[in-house]
Amino acid sequence: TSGERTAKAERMFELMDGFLKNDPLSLQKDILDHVEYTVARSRFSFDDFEAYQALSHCIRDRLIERWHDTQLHFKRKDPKRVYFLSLEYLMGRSLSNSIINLGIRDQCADALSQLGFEFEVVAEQEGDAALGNGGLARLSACQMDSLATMDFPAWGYGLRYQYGLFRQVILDGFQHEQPDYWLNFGNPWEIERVHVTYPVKFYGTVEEEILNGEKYKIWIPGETIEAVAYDNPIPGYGTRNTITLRLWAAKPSNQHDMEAYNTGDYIDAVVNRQRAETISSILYPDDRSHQGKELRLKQQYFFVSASLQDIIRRFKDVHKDFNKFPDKVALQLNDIHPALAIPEVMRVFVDEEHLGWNKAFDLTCKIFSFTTHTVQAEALEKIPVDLLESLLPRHLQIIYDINSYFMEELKKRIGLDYNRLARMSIVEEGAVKSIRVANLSLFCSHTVNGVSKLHSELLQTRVFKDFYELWPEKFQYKTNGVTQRRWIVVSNPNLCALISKWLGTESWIRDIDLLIGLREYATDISLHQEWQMVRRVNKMRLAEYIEATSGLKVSLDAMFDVQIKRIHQYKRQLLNILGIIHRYDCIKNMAKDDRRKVVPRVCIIGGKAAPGYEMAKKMIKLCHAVAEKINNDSDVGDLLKLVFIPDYNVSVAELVIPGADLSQHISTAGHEASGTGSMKFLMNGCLLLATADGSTVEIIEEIGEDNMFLFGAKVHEVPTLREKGSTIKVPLQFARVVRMVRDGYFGFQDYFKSLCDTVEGNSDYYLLGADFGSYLEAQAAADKAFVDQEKWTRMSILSTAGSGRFSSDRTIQDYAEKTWGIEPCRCPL
Ligand code: CBF
Repeated sequence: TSGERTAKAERMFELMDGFLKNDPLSLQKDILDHVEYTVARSRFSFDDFEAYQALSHCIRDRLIERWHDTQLHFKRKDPKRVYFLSLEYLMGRSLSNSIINLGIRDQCADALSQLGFEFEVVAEQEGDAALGNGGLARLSACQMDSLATMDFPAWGYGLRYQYGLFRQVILDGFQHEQPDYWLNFGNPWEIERVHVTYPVKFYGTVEEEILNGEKYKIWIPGETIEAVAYDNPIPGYGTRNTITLRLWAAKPSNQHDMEAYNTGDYIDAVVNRQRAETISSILYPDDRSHQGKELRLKQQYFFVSASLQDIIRRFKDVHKDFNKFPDKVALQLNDIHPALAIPEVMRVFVDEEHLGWNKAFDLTCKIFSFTTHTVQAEALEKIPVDLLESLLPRHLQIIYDINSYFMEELKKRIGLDYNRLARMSIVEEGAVKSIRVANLSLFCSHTVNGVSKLHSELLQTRVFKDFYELWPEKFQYKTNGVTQRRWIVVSNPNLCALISKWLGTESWIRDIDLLIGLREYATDISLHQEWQMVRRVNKMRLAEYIEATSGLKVSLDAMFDVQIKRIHQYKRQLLNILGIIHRYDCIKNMAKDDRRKVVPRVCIIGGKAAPGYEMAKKMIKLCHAVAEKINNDSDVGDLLKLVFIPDYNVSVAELVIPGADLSQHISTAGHEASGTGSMKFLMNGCLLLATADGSTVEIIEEIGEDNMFLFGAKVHEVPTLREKGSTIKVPLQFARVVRMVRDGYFGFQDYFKSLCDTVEGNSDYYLLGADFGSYLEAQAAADKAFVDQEKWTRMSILSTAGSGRFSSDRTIQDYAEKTWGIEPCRCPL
């Protein structure tokens, strides 16, 4: 793209050069130095992977330079900072992204090519950092990119899991999980800070001490584990600002070892060392429910405690007066997973800083904001009181204190409405007495955010209705967004160059609103030709990948119809598969001549099922069983193919999304909080086939209903349909395709029985039957539009043009202004 880069942009990146230079020759020298001294291979003989390692270290050096400058600048200016607490980050690969953000893609490619390497091949060597499950985790990664690019003084905090999200291996069509020991080949993107460590306490007892005549609580821990910081510099695009994602790893505390050594128990000391490390060893692979697991709770507290010690230490380095804390610190809870930060802050303020309960609580309520990412009740974690009492005894006391205060406040507002008091209480009575983490977060945060307009409405009218009625002013929403740097510039370089060419500027990479300028050319025939060419090349890339992973050859003339996301009943991959069976059935029953009218399709499905989620695993198997039948049927040929892409992750998404013609976002209305996959497809000019759920509602507002294929029950219709249950008239085609599965047409009759049961009669909770008719209509509309390539291309251009509102830059700007109260703090060039 540099050929088309404007002189202004070129100058901006030049100015950003630091001590290390970024011309190809300097880069080449640095690469060779790293080959020799870091990778310890001969500079005369090294392979692609070693080239990747050396180049990564070369880029890391440049990141470190900027990162130091940024941190120094923040320190000097002492702005209010936002601290983003999240248990999950799905960073994917870092090399290309960093190089793009540093503005040195072409220089690196030149440097490598003169050494006999190809940039793309070298970049492919990198594995994914998969420290998260799905949407929430990738959102955190996109938001970090935007925070850095927009110069906000921000820190991300999380856990450095040794095992990321499991690798999905498919054997005979069944999902198997394999551990993802992602650190096996080293991780050049992190810097271990052996001196940044904090003790994190667990278990033990709470005692009282008297200090200057005042009584204080003191927590005597039963176990102490050390948190060690690993810093991951996150570079912004077109700025020198490089912020920190600090991930904590658990290490045994020395003190513990010493005691064991003193008693001569060397073996136990070593075993304890390993036990301590388990806290940060594994990411929970379920993106919904984690109720009552001790290790999960330990992870939550571990990262929260270490982060808060770090944050308070940074504050105290400069300030003495805690009244200033809310002016300098915004704490963002990414979902309720980090909610133990609330009692932890209270504990530090009351027990350690001796601020007094009222002052402490007042400050606490001023610093926390919380975003919920779900509408599913099962994802609202509850902590059994017994568990909390044993693991964090002081925190339980604090939560009880907060709840008493809360109940008193409530009574002033609603009187003695005991049902409502019980519903809203932070403590849930019952067979298993538990702490409702969401209620704690709601009460103690100044702002509660939803992740789309519809989600926010559902929070207000259903999930958190009681709270909304009393504190409507707390409720906001910030529709999710994704970063165009990763999802266009890195993953679709040809489209990126094309957009810049037609807009006459690269500025849209930082200022996404400019994308709207493409609307002007939506009917321009030369743009159409170039647009189609770019899309075809991307399809070619995807077709090669499909052939390499599944051995299946697919036609580039077919419509590439994609559904990639976690496998869930509410996301309705089953609806998609049943639709594919219907398509297959139609082709089979058609006269040969009529088959010529069929629009060829390559249906692509990918996603992981949580290891214990039986129905999701059955859907994966069904997809394979149906694929086996269709792909080997000579009556069908290229008219229909079905592919399951294994081990879906961020880098696979980067390849699949640019090559998709159509993408499906077909959750039952009211179940997807936002959805961010749709935004990535939209940016890449892919057309959407979707229900009016989550952020799709806003996508419709932006690009218009005519520019996509909409179907299905609306959110307000869902409850009535559910009530109707088995009396709903489902189309005959639906009954037929379900019967085909039931009758063993695709084999595994017994195995699929329970899956079929979930979509029949009163059991069809996700309304597949009710939506099937309109789903088929939307599919037919997509076929019709695809035949008219001019129309399709126009719709595709308009999709990209209308995607600006769904950039994470917009989301972050909203958070900064309306929730965190922070301002940019740009490091001088
Ligand atoms: O807000 C980001 C995403 O989070 C989820 O993935 C989640 O894990 N709770 C939701 O399911 C998505 O709707 C949402 O876009």
